[in-house]
Amino acid sequence: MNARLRLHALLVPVLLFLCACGGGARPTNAPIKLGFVVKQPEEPWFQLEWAFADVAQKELGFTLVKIGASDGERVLGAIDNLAAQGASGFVICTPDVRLGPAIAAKAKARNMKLVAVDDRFVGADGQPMQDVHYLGISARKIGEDVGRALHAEMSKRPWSHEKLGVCVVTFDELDTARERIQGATAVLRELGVPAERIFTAPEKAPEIPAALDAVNVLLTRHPDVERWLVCGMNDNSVLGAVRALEGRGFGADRVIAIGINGTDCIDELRKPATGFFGSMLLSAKEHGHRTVAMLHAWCKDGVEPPLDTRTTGILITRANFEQVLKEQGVAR
Ligand code: FCA
Repeated sequence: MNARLRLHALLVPVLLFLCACGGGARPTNAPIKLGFVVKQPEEPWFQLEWAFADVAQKELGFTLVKIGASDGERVLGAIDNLAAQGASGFVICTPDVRLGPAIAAKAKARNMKLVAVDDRFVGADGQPMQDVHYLGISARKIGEDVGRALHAEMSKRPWSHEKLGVCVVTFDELDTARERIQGATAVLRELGVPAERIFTAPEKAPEIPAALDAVNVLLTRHPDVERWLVCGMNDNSVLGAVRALEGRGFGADRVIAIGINGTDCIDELRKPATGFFGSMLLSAKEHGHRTVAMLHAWCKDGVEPPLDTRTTGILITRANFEQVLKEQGVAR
C-alpha cells in the first residue's frame, strides 16, 4: 500500500465514526462535558458551589466548564460557547430570572440539558417555569427559621418591643428572596412584633454596597429606633445593613442581624461580636455537587432528575460556626 492509500485506510473509519455521532456530538468514549454558569462569581457562595462541582467532576470523571455571566448577553454567549465545546448540558444560576424562556429555548435548540440552581426561572406569564429542572432552597422555611432565631436572641437579652425596629432588606426581583423575607417577617409578627415596627429597605442588588445605601435611607427616616433586628435575602444584604448601622453608632449591643448563605460571613463571624449575630448556612455541597451529579446521570445514562429539589439550612453563630463549617466540609 502506498502512503496515500494508507492514509485513506486510516481516515475513512475515523470520518465514518464522526458522521455516526452527528454534528458536534460527543464520541461515545469521550468524557461528558458540562457547564456551570453563575451570576456572581465573586460571591463566596458561588465559589463554593463551583468548588463542590469540581469535587463531583473528579469523582464522576466528567469535564466541567465554569463560566461567570452577570447579564443576559453574557449568559447567551456562555451557552453558545458551551455548545461549541460540545457540552451535553449545564447548571445555571441566572443573573435575571426573566431570561428563563430564552435560556430554555437556547438549551433546547443546542440539544443541551439544563438544571437551574438557586434562582428559579420565571416564564412570560410571570410564573415560575415548573417544567425546567430546579434545585433551590426551602426559602419560606429558612426565612421562618431566621425570624425565630432573631426573636429567640432578642428574648434572651431581653429587649422589649418599645423603640425596637425590624430592618428588612428586600429584593423583590427574586421569588426566593421574597419568600425568605416573608417567612422571617411572618414569624416575627406571629411572635408578637407589631407590624408597625417592621420597616423595609429595598436594595437594588443583593450586594453589600446596595444594601448599605438602602439601609442608610431607612435609618435617616427612623431616628427614634434604639434597637434593631435585621434580616435580608442573603449574607451580603445583611452585612450591608450592619455596616450602615455601625456608621450610625449601632453595635452588637443594639443590633441582632441574621443572614442567609453562611458562606459569605465567615470573616465577619471570626471578628469579635458585631451586630451580625449569625446566618442560616445553606448547603453549597447540595447546590454545587448534587446539581452537576444529577445532570451527569441525565446526560450519560438518561436518568432524569426530579423537577423540583429543595434544600435546608442550619443556624450558625459565633458559638458554633467553626465546628459546623468543618462538619459541612466548608472550612478546615
Ligand atoms: C440566590 C442568592 C445567593 C444564594 C442563593 C442560594 O442566588 O443571590 O446569595 O443565597 O440564592
